[in-house]
Amino acid sequence: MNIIYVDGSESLARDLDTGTAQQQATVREIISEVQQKGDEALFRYTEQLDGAKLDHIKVTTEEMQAAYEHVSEAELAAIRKASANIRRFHERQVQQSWMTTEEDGTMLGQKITPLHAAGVYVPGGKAAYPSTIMMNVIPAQVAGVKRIVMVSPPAADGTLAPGVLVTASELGVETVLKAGGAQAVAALAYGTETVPAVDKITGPGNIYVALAKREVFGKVDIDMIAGPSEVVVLADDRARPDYIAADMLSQAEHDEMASAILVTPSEALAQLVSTEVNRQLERLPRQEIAQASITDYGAIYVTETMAQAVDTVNQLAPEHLEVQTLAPEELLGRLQHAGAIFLGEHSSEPVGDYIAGPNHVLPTNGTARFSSPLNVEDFTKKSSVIRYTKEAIHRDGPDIAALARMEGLEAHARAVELRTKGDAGEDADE
Ligand code: HSO
Ligand code: ZN
Repeated sequence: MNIIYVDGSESLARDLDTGTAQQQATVREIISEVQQKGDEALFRYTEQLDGAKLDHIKVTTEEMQAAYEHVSEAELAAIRKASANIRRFHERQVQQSWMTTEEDGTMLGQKITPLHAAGVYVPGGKAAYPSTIMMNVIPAQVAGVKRIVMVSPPAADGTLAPGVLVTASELGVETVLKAGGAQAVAALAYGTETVPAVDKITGPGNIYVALAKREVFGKVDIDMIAGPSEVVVLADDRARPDYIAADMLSQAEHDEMASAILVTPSEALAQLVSTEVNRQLERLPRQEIAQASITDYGAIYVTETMAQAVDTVNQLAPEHLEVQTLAPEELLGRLQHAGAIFLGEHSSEPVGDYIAGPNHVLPTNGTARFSSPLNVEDFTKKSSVIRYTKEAIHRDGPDIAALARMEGLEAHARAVELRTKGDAGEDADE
């Protein structure tokens, strides 16, 4: 692996794929077709782009049930355990509406309301991860979203992966639709005869899905546009090189563009991890993908001190950060930017991908500087609540009128003075 001596310019930022002009034009056309022609356009694009000639879009109860035959007892048990842990963690995120009452009776508050409907996009093929379904659906359910609509592109034979159907069924998602790509995003945003329109669309997808989400943003809300997965391991000379290498490869196997980086003040550890990564790579089924990721986006940064290593990590602002040092919790206060922080040698990153409970939809590409993991609040919105009394409007009336007239907004001032002076103050400035 590439061993680099830090010079203070380390960055994970990669150019976001904004698609070619051709891809953007295709996405716009698909959206407009779905908006105008509804289901007919969905059937047409599914045949044209996924090769599936469907006679129905909504997955039936029978199809859901049949999927259980292809999922083992152990897999089902794992789905159930993971769901319970994820639900328990997200339940702690629930915020309450609040209201304060002043002495004069004025009431001010914040009312939290779940979004009415959310759409979850699940990619097709090998990336149809049951874990990602849980991570998107459960926070929406905990928030109180009544209608959750899942969409996923069918295989050419018109089916969805059993793992996807069983996970949806276990979570109680009633509406699962066979639709993918930009056409599914358009259907969720605008609604069709079969697809109910939603208020927010979340979930990962390919470039067409990402472009379509950007395009419908404003009509509906969207989650972040996720980049390739990243892990940064911060370690001292007491860490185990085999653990570190294994965890780096667990992210590298996601994608050729995934990034796995070790930051350490120990030159000896750097050498050992480098050797270990190559040794473990030899035996990986997804060796080609992981190798490409390690070669192009993997690195080992050697710093002079641990303080410098911490600075480097903060500059990288990684999606996942593992701290494998003797006393990891001592560093926690100094770690400012990371989507998820894994403390200690037993907190391997896949623990968080699947079962610990926190969300695995995390900010990538340095955006952990300003954004957070997907969470319950993402599926709610807030309304401010204001109740003024007669006493309060008399107290604040003159200030409101002064501010309004400063802005040249006479009707604002008069609305208040009607209450404090008993007339709409037409002669106020005479
Ligand atoms: N590490 C990925 C999530 C994932 N891993 C899904 C396995 N399945 C991004 O956080
Ligand atoms: Zn992963």
